[in-house]
Formats: sequence, C-alpha cells, structure tokens
Amino acid sequence: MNNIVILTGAGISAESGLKTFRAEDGLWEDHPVEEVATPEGFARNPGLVQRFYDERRASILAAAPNLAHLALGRLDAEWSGELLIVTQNIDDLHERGGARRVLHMHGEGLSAWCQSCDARHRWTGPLRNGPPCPACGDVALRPDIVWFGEMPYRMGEIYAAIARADLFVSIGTSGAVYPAAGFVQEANRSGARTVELNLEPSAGSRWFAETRLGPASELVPEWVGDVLSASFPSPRQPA
Ligand code: BV8
Repeated sequence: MNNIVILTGAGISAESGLKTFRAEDGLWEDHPVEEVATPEGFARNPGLVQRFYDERRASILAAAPNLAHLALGRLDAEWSGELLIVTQNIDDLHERGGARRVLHMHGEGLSAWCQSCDARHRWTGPLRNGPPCPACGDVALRPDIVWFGEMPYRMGEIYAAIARADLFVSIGTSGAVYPAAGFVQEANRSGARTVELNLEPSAGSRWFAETRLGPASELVPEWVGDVLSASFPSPRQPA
C-alpha cells in the first residue's frame, strides 16, 4: 500500500472545542447557511458575514490540535508513500498538529482574499472594520472561504490523488456537502480501500468498505498505529 488520501471534516476538530455544523449547538443553528456561507449572503449583509468569520477566526486561534490531529501529523512524518490530507475545515489544526501535506478545499479561516487585486494574506485579526488590502490598499478583503455555489479549491489535484489512491479514509464528516461527499465513490471506482472513522454513521456510510465509530481522538491514533505497523490489510481490491 503506498498512496493514501484522507478527507477530514468538522468532527476531527470537535474535541478541540471548535463547533461542527450539524450538531444541535452547531454553527448553522445560529445562522441560516444562506445568510453567512453564500456570496449572495455576503453581498446582502457583509457586516454579518464578516462578524461570523471574525468569531470563527478568533476561536481557531484559541483552539489547540487534539490527539487526532497529532496522529495525522505523525503519519505525515513517517509515511514514505504518497499522502494527501484533504480537509473541509477552515482551521489550521492539521498544520499545528504536524501535518504538512494538507489541502484546504473550502479555504482557510486565517486567510483574507482581496476582491480588487486577488491577493491572499494570512489574517488573524477581524475583517469587519474594513482593513485595507496590504497589497493594493483597497478596502476589499473577504474571508478566503469557499461558500455554497463557489468552486472548491484545487479539485484537479484532489481527483488525481484519489485516482492514484490505494486507501481513502474519511474522518469526522457528515457526508452532507458535495463534491467532498462524493469522493468516496471516486475512491471505490479507482479500486482503493475505503474506511470511515466517525462518531456516527455518515450519509455516505454505505459506500465505505469499513466504518469505525467513536471519537476521532481515540479512533485516529489507533488507525494510524495500524497503518504504520503495516497490520492494515492490503487495500488494492482484486482487479
Ligand atoms: C459547488 C466553508 C459547484 C464554509 C463549506 C443538491 C445536491 C447536491 C449538491 C448540491 C445540491 N444543491 C447544491 C449543491 C452544491 C452544494 C452542496 O453540496 N449543498 C448541500 C447542502 C446539498 N455544494 C456547493 O455549493 C460546493 N460548491 O458545488 O460548486 C460549482 C460548479 C461550477 C462552478 C462553480 C461552482 C461548495 C460547498 C462548500 C461550502 N462551504 N465550508 C465554512 O466553513 O464556514 S461547507 C461545510 O459543511 C464544511 O466545509 C463541510 O464541507 C460541510 C459539512 O460539514 P462537516 O465538516 O461534515 O461537519 P458536520 O457538522 O456536517 O458533520 C460533522 C461530523 O463529524 C458528523 O458526522 C459528526 O457525527 C462527526 N463528529 C462530531 N464529533 C466528532 C465526530 N467524529 C469524530 N469525532 C468526534 N469527536
């Protein structure tokens, strides 16, 4: 087994204290998704959307990586084959947990994107009081987030990695949002072994060859141990 693709969602950061989207105390509960996670919502009420992401940015900075992030950091350091962690999360806890091969398909909370000059800047402060773009000086910075109806980042790279994968693992995601929720079906088409690690079965559980249920901080270190000790069954299904 050489090539691994991992998809992560909000559930991997839940034990770091960051809210998920669809729990009862979830993020969308306070705000209809159309208001805060669409370009139309931003055009309609930029102040509300900027405040929503200012709060998320502050909570990201206050959070710490948990045992699941640290285990993936260890996997990244020790895995000699291909590895790509595709995350739907906008936090930087994978990176702070030691992972390097990380792709944020829905953008990053600690990045600001200038709508005038297209520059992107690492951003840890608020955006709601209209700071000027450090590159062009215009007051045109938006959260560097992929909203509903916008194309996720680096999709070509993601599909190429899945096409080469021997193992596809989904961690902490409800499988509610596309195209991420469809990756497991691509992985099955490319003959990869598919594993889901989640607190409860996701909407796509039936597409996975194996599902392990429990908190990520327990499941992920155990699974990484299995993979690194090569006690993991060979993933390539017979052609
Ligand atoms: C696009 C950034 C096309 C924002 C996000 C009808 C059918 C199919 C598709 C569509 C449709 N209508 C519209 C669409 C497309 C739409 C979509 O899928 N809508 C859904 C609602 C049906 N998708 C899009 O718009 C995407 N773009 O399609 O573009 C296009 C084509 C051409 C040109 C232009 C465009 C873009 C979607 C991206 C939206 N942005 N995030 C932000 O973060 O603020 S989505 C956001 O929700 C996340 O990023 C993630 O992707 C998604 C789901 O969240 P999860 O991460 O899964 O979190 P959730 O709370 O749902 O679940 C947590 C899970 O963890 C649970 O299962 C829970 O049990 C588990 N868990 C909890 N605690 C733990 C745990 N597991 C382990 N341990 C624990 N401790």
